[in-house]
Amino acid sequence: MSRAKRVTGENIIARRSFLKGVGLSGAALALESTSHAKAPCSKKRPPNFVFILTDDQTRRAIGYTTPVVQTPNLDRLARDGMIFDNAYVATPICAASRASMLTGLCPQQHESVALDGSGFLRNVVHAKRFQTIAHRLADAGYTTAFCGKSHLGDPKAYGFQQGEEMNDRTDNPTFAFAARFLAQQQADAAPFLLWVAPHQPHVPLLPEQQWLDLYKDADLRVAPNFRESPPPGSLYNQGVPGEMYYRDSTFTKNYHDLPAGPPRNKETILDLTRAYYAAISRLDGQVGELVAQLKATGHYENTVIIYLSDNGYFLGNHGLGNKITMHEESVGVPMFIHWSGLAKTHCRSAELVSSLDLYPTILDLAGVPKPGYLPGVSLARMLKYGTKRPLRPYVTSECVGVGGKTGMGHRMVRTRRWKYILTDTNEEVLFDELKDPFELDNVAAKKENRPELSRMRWRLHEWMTKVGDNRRLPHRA
Ligand SMILES: [Ca+2]
Repeated sequence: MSRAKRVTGENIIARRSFLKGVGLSGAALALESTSHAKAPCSKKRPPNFVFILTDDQTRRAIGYTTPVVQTPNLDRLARDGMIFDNAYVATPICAASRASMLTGLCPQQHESVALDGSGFLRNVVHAKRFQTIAHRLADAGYTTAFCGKSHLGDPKAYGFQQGEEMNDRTDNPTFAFAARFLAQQQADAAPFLLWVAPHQPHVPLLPEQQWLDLYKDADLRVAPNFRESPPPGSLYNQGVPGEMYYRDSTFTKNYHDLPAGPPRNKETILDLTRAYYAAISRLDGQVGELVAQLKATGHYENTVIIYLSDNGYFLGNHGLGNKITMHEESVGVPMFIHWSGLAKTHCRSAELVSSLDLYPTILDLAGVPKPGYLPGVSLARMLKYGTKRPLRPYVTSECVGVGGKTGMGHRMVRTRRWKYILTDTNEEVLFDELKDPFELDNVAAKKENRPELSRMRWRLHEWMTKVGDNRRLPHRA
């Protein structure tokens, strides 16, 4: 492998002013909540990492946020760790989101946007312009293994030493591989990175009856932004690719043969939600077994467990299914980190966190130098010392190449209070998230919001410049 070629590609990005990062300066944002303080942990041996990446699990679909969802194992793990309530994915679509976590780069930087993994294969696998987190940890002496959904081809081609893509939607082979791998790792041998990527709760939702029975008498309700059909307008445009996968009214067997998409009434969405939560409860049991295996093999104390999803999911919110747009249900995911070295546990952070932050965080915790071009912000100081310094003034997401019938997808900037969206047809949307958490009222045209609209436009422009996004902005046309 040519180190020189890798550096060439990385330097291209460095020239795009990445050294500043997206969020190294910012407004005063507070890390809140109650917590249990602990003494900083110092361990000579670098920690292991178990990275659990679920598929299409929206932020609310976990018990510690929505008590009706039965995830006792995940809740315990999360509460014994640090929960990130405002975690956003770099892009709400499978392949591109996974490529971003693996490379630490925005989709338009690694050039794998939407469901097309070819940019990742071109730049990471073939040209070797960028290193994945597996490359970097392997170079530092880690043992690296992958099991589950890749969406980017053979994981051995992008840095993992062991494992393979597994397409069994029960995820049983994935967790069986993880168990075997953990049993093979000696406590005094090299530290490891184990990437576990279940297919659940992606449709089709096929939990066994025992999991469905958990929700037989559950008080499930649709969200306040539930609609039977999406309103007209570019904000809700998921594009032809999105609509092709708009199949969640057919969540049971033979879903390919049944009609999908709106209108879907409340009963249909609640049936879907019941099966979706049941699939997550099933997954929770598998994660619980994985944690038990970590304990049984003696790795639990020195393993950083990172849990999140590749994107969120609509459960009839705004009349939508699938993901792809910039609404909270689509770009927001559950995320937590568990580790014995955490300065604080039993705490929930409201910091704006990006899936791009995990790459630099892992390198910092492993004691491996970070490349200067990464757009993400390391969470390591917050995790190790409980630092309350604000992470960033805003977080971004994008879904270009899939959202637009007439344009090029959606982009967003999110601060603690505001969200600005530029849609596929260059429609501007401004949501006041404090007053309107279900994103029902676009206040971009209100006179009193002009200063905030201007600031958000500037932030989007700043981010687009950094990632090399050349789309013409409406207010600059
Ligand atoms: Ca996904």
